[in-house]
Order: sequence, then C-alpha cells, then structure tokens
Amino acid sequence: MSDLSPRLPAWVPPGAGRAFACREMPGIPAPEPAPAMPAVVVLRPAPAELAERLVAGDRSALARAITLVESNAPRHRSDAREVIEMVSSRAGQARRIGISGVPGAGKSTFIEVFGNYLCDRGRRLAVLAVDPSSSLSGGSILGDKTRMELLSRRQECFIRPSPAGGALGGVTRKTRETILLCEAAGYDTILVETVGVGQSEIAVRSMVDCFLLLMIAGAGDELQGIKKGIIEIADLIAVNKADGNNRNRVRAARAELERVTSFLNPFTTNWRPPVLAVSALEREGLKETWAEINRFFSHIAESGEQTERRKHQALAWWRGLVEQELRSRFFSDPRIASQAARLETEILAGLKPPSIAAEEILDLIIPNLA
Ligand SMILES: Nc1nc2c(ncn2[C@@H]2O[C@H](COP(=O)(O)OP(=O)(O)OP(=O)(O)O)[C@@H](O)[C@H]2O)c(=O)[nH]1
Ligand SMILES: [Mg+2]
Repeated sequence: MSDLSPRLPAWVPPGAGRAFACREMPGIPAPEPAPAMPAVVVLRPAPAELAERLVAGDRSALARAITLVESNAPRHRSDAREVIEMVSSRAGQARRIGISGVPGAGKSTFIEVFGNYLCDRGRRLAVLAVDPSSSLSGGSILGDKTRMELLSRRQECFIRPSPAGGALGGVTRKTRETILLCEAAGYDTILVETVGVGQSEIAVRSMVDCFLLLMIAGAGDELQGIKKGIIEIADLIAVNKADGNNRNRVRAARAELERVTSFLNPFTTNWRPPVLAVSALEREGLKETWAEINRFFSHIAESGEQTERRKHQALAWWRGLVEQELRSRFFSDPRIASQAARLETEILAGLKPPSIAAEEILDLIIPNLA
C-alpha cells in the first residue's frame, strides 16, 4: 500500500525543517477504468421480424415496412426487398380500387364516408394515394387525414399519405409495393386515390382491378377531351354532389355521361361503365356504388379478366422496372459517364450523327450481337 502521508516538496531549500508550510499531498490512486459504455444501437427490427409482425396485422410494422419501401437509401431498399419477398405469398387477395377525379370533385369527402360504410360492413380498408405533385405540397392525403377524421380513427382502416418521391415512376413503384404490403397485412380493400389531371390516373389504372371516376356536374363540359380520356379508362362513374339544388344538374350530367359511355369502347370487356349519382355530403348512393363494385368484381372474376389483368400488370410492372433501372445504372456507370461527355460534345459540334454515337456508347456495355 502506498504512503499517503504529506511530504515536503523536492524544491524546498536544504535544511527547511517542519516550519516550511508547503506539503506535497500524495495523489489518490487512479480509479479502475470505467467499463466501456455499449454503443447506442437504434433498434431496427430485422426484415424477418418485420415481415412476421406485419402478417400478424401489426399496424406499426406495416407502417415501418412502407417507410422502408419508400426510402431511396440502398440499405433500406435491400431490407424492403427482403420483407416483400417474405410476405408476397400472402398478397394479392384484396380488391384494388382506384379513385380519381378533378380537384374539388369530392374524392376525400367521398373516401371518408364510403370508407366508413365499407368498414361498417366488415371490410378492412387501406387508403393510399398517388399524387406526384404532393411531393411539393407535402401530400394531399396527409392534409386529408383531418378531412378523413372518422376513418383515420378506425382500427379497420389504414391511411397512408402519398410518398414523396419526385417523378411519377418512383411514386408508382412505391405505391405498388405498398399495396402488396397492405394486402399481406390483411387489408381486403385497397383504395388508391389520385387527382385526375395528368398521367397519374393512367399509372393508377395500371395497378388496380377497378377504376372509379368521381365527377361533378359541369356546365355541359362532360365531353371535354381531358375528361373523355379519363372516362375511357373508368369502370364506374359516380357524379358527386347530387344534393340540394344541384340534383337536377347531376341528373342531366348523368344522362349525358351515359350517352357518352355507350359510344366508347369499354376498358373492361363486356362491361359498360354504370353512371351513378352520389352525394358524399349526404351519404347518398354509397349502397348503390358498393353494389356496382360488387357486380363489377363478379363480372371480372367470371370472365377471367381479373386474373388476366393482374398478370398483364405484373409483367408491365416488371418490364418498367427493368427499363428504369437499366437507364439509371447505365448512366451512372463511370465508363459511360466519361464517354457520354465526349460523345455529347461531338454531337453538338456536328462531328458525329446521334445514331452512330448511340451505337458507340451502348457497345461499351451491351454489344449488339444481332
Ligand atoms: N354539396 C356537396 N359538396 C361536397 C360533396 N362532397 C364534397 N363536397 C365539397 O367539395 C369540396 C371539395 O371536396 P374534397 O373532398 O376536398 O375534394 P377532393 O376531390 O378531395 O379535392 P382535392 O383533394 O383538391 O383533389 C369540399 O368543400 C367539400 O365539402 C357533396 O357530396 N356535396
Ligand atoms: Mg382530396
């Protein structure tokens, strides 16, 4: 044991006796080194655990899996892929229904009341959105959660705002994968909402079985080109706001739309899209809408079109993904990047025809063996 009694310092003058006041105190023994703190680990469930919880109906596991799917980080992408692979055998059982309509048509209000109607009848509902514009505005359904107040509080319903993701391609990939996850989690009805103003309704059409178009009675403009394009892909049309003194206008719009649909080639074989009048505000026409949706699903089940459509959609999805991924991997390959810059300069200077330059750069990676 060390001597802990005070001593005179080494620098005191020789002969300094006890009168010298300075004393050197011995240090105290160093404490044992503290055990190293374990590194802070953020607990992220492994994909297998997440998949297990998800199929057991755990909503937070579903939300987390969707977040992985929506992430663009490579690690999340690989985790997401694992989860999807593990749960995909349980997907595919739901009715996938798209809902579109111009801004203000009443989509959110309709989904709130129709969603509640479906939940009351024992359906388990997932509401998703494809809205590329919302990456700027923050997500229309997100704001809508207040409009879908009752629905968002129901245990049988899962509402997910549209993924922020820039290009429509990215958003639709995420929504497609989200549909699979929701199905694996036991949701039997998937509503995919989109604004009917651009390409997004075509994208939604390619991921659902049934496409419901919500319209409003316009000033005789039902035949406008933009709307006609959307009418052509609809399986069901519902003219909303059939209430108060708007009823007559809705009646007229309905008659006009019925006339139009009788001329058009139906999107679904041997199915003429019915035109309904509904009022989301007064909760009218919900029963009729659901009856027509049921009739539609019986029709495509009997004709085999549901199966065929899904097969076709799966192939188109796969092909789209391959094309998208090829493009992005091609242009991010360092061998391509340097050559691309050179070829672009040559094209701009008129030294090389674009077709020759295209062959040249493609040959670097994928030689044309034909
Ligand atoms: N009178 C009447 N008004 C309705 C009805 N449904 C919706 N509205 C009103 O129409 C307006 C637009 O409704 P939303 O549900 O926000 O429409 P939306 O299609 O979701 O609109 P965006 O999200 O902007 O594309 C709101 O003021 C609603 O209260 C209805 O059945 N009757
Ligand atoms: Mg809305």
